[in-house]
Amino acid sequence: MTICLSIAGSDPTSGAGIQQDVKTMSKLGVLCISVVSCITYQNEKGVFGVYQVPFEVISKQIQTALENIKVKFGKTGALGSEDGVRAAIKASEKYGIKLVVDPVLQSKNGFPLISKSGFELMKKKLIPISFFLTPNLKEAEKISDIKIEKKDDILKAGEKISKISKSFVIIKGGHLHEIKKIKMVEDFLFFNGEFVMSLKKKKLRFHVHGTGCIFSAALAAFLAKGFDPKIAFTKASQWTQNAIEKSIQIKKGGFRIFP
Ligand code: PXL
Repeated sequence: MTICLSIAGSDPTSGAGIQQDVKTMSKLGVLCISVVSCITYQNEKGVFGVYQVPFEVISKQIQTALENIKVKFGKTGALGSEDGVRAAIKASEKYGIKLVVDPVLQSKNGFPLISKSGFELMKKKLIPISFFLTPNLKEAEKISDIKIEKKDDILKAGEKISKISKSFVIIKGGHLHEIKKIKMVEDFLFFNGEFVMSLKKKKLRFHVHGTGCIFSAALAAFLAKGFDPKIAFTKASQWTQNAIEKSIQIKKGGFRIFP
């Protein structure tokens, strides 16, 4: 069986976080080794607190779970602080795991899911060793220091970030435009400082909690299954679109998750 690692935060709603990583990978026939980096408490109104799992405890989870098995690919989600970032760097270096880094910064209600120093360390040490980086527009702005207002800014930001990471960068959900009155969004792929391709998708009306986690988990799973980066990008993008279409509202007020 194909095995993939996830180092991510716990989201008890199971819409995002490590619970969603396990579900997504499992649906794709991949076993997810799930290492918890931080624990959140949250509901449909947002995240209200984060408990950081200490570096030693994250590292021990990884070390113990990876004894006697070979894992080639993994992903990171909400890392919480420097402790989570350091543990992810160690996992990648010690075991040669290629990481899809989802640079989760904050929840939808603005609660930080990584500390300032954690974010600085991520930029300095984790992004340069990542295999894929999957920022949304806000995260791409923060990482690149480029204000994103139009398509050209996305291209500049993607080129700049992928030059630093010397690897693949996907900027998700960028460049809103209309084709025959249908609202479209575009996901952009870059490699080594250059734009590679983009995928246009219909913008669906509702917001679904955890789509970033679904995307990065699916991408890591497709890579682990042996698809090359461009195909894995296309499949993960389609998978996420399908997940949004199949999402359900679990509470009043429009809180939707992919179950
Ligand atoms: O969707 C980003 C995200 C990732 N991980 C955890 C989260 C969230 C958003 O709330 O709670 C644990």
